[in-house]
Amino acid sequence: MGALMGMMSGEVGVLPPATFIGAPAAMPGTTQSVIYNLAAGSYVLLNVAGEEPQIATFVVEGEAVDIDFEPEADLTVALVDFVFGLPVELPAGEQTWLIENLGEQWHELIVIPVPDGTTLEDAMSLLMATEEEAEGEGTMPEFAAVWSPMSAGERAWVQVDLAPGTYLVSCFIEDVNSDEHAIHAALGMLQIVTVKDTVTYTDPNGMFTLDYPATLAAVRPDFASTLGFPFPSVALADSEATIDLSGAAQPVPEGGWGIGVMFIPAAFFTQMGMPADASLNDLAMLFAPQPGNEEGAEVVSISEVALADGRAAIERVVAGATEDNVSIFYEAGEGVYALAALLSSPGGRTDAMVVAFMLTVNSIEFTSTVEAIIAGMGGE
Ligand SMILES: [Cu+2]
Repeated sequence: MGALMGMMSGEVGVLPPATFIGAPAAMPGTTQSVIYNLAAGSYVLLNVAGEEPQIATFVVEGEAVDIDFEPEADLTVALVDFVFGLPVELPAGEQTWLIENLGEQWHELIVIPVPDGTTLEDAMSLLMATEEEAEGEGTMPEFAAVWSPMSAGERAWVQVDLAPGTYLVSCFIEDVNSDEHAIHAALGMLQIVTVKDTVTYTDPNGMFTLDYPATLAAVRPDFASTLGFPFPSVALADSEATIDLSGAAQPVPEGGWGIGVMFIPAAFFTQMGMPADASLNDLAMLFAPQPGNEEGAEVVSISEVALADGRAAIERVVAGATEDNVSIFYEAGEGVYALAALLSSPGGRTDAMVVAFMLTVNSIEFTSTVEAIIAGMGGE
């Protein structure tokens, strides 16, 4: 980036006043896509990553039209003087980021992989070392993603695909108001970001936590209440539609899937007529589909399995006309049972979904008490 900035500042005298709209870097052998809403005018494409700069120009003509369309962004990343508006935890995998410069100066977004556990202080000394090294040998650190300088007020959408790990996000542009040529990173545009395969969900009432696949986008707290169960719960799915349709016993869209988790006090089972010494299997059967049910669901198999910590659980596989399910039922705490279910479109369940579901099940921590559940029910 030092080379890019040197070139740009060196050319300022001969270029007419220019606006930088930013661009993603494409690493060797990779493709990058980006979406701009370009105003009419002349544009210069500039690549300074190689030995010789590559330059191309193009012109955008015509009248600007109001379009009622914006690409859907998974994340908005704000560039501000001098901080990044960016979460400290991000999901792994392909995402669309809307990058917006809300500041008054140019900004860039450089994402560099760093070892797990790296702190901001470590990052600072790493950058110093890299800068010295770069001056000596002309080497550049390995980048995961780069967004080149963007002028104030500009915005664009870009595809980002980060692997799980720890990253340093920084901006190396010089502060235009600084006599000491301070770089934005030193003024606050330096952040450690952790990219994870899973996202931690914390129940708003503090009853439980779990880690769910980062690819599941929709989160519905207290989902069980919509089904008539006043128990602590959450639903997580690829889309809001999957949650809505599953809840309404309507066909789940092809490829749609999700995970639901609910905590049930032991008293519920006795109230439903189950004997106090009923087996785990007997209790699990209370939630098995009844013959002739509205979703056309049939029990395919029932087996006793062990969770990662050795706890016994009942696994039930159910196939239906509106959705398929795999459910896991076990004792999550003193007098509290957990029912976790993987739902998918009929026939749409994949091994990857089952693996992700079991990771979620094994991450469930019930952090409350049966008394607190019952007190919460009384308050409704
Ligand atoms: Cu900056």
